[in-house]
Amino acid sequence: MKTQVAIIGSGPSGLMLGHLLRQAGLDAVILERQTEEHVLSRIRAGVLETVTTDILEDLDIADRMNTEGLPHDGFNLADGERLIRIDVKGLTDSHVMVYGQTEVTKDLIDAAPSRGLEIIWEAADVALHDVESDAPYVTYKKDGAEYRIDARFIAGCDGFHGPSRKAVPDAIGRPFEKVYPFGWLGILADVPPCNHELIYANHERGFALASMRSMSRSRYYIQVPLTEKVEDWPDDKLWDELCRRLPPEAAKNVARGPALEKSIAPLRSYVFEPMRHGSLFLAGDSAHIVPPTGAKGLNLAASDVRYLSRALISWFEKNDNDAVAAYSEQALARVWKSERFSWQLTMLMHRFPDDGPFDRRVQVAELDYIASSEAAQRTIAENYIGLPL
Ligand code: RFL
Ligand code: PHB
Repeated sequence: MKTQVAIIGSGPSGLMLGHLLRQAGLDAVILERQTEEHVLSRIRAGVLETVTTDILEDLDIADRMNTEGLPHDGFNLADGERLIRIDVKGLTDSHVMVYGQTEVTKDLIDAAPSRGLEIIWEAADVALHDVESDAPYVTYKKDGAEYRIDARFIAGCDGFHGPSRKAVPDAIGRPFEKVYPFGWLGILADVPPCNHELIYANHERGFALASMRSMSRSRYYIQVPLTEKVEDWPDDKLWDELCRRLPPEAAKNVARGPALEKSIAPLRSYVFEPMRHGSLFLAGDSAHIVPPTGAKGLNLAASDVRYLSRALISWFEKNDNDAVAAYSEQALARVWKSERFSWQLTMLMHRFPDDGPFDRRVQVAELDYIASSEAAQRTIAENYIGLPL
C-alpha cells in the first residue's frame, strides 16, 4: 500500500492528525496495535482547552461535544479547609470544556469512514524503516500476514511506549525526565459530582481531585504511593479516603457508587528533543508526558498536530520545506510551557515523601499568595485555559 502520511497510533493525536490531513485532501492511514473496543474503553483525560475544541469544530465533529460537554468557567484549589476559586472566565474571558477523552476518541473514530480515513486495527509488530530517507515505510503483521506501507512521511502518534521515538538514534535524541514518587488512583462512577467545578485538593494525607464527565458521572483521583495496587483499594476504602482529603463542604456532597473503572497512573514529566528526525515526526505522548495535574496531556497532543498538519499540508500543497523544518522547535516551545505549569501545580498540590516543614511552609506561602493576588490567579487561569498557539 502507498500513502502520503503513515500515522502510527489511533489515540487523540493520530486521529486528529488523520482527520486534519484528510480535510485538506491528503492521503493518510492509521495503524493501531489495539482493537477498536480497547481504544474506546480507555478512561483518560477530561478537560479540553480551546486548542482542542477548535480542532473538533474545524473538523465539523463537535456536535456531541457541544450538546453533552460542560463548559467550566472556573476551578478550585483547596488546602485543608481553605478553598481558592480561580475565576477562569472573569480573568481570561474564556473557559475550558469538560468532555472525556474517550468521547473525543469515539467521535473521531465514528467520523473516520465517511471522511475516507482508514484505521487498521490490531496491527502487530509495527516497525519503522528508512526514516532518514525521502521514502520511509512501515511494516506490520495482521492475521498472520505481513504488510508494508510506503509513505512520504511517518507520524509517530503511538504514545509513550510506542516504537516511533525509539526509531530516533541515541546520538540524536535527547530525553529530559522527572519521575514523581507517587501515582494517582482514579475512580469513575455513575454518581453526581460533589461540586459543580473541579477541586484540586492539597491535604496532609495527600492530594485529591474531584472531577466529572457529566452531571451524572464523577471522576475522582487520590495520590497514592507507587507501591500501592488497585486491589489494595476496594471501593469503600477509596471513597472514605477521598472524603477525608476533600474540603468538608465538598466531602459531605460526595455520592458513592460502584466503580465503573479504577486504575493507578504513575506521574512523570518527560520531553524528548527533537520531535522530528528526517521523515519521521513525533506528536503527543510519544514525545512528551506531563503529570495530569495541569490537564495538559491531551491538549498538547492537539497543539502538536495542529502545527504538524499545517506544516505537512504546506509541504504537499506548496512544496514548502520551512514549516516542516520549523515543526519541532515550534511544538517544543509550547510543550515546555505546559511542562512548566504541570510541574509547578504538581509541586504545589502534592505531599512528597521527603518533604520537611520548610517545603510545606513554601506551599502554604504560595497558596496564600495565590489567594491574595489577582495577578497570580490570572497567571494560573491563563495557563489552565491553554497558552495561544
Ligand atoms: P495515546 O492516547 O497514548 O495514544 C497512542 C496510541 O498508539 C497506540 N500504540 C501503537 N499502535 C501501533 N503500534 C504500536 N506499537 C503501538 N504502541 C502504541 C496505542 O494503543 C494508542 O492507541 O497518545 P496520544 O494520542 O498522544 O494522546 C495523549 C493523551 O492520551 C494523554 O496525553 C492524556 O490522556 C493525558 N491525560 C490528560 N490530558 C489532558 O489534556 N487533560 C486531562 O484531564 C488528562 N487527564 C491524562 C489524564 C492521562 C491519564 N492517564 C491514564 C495516563 C488522566 C489520566 C489518569
Ligand atoms: C479528569 O477528569 O480525568 C481530569 C481532570 C483534570 C485533571 C486531570 C484529570 O487535571
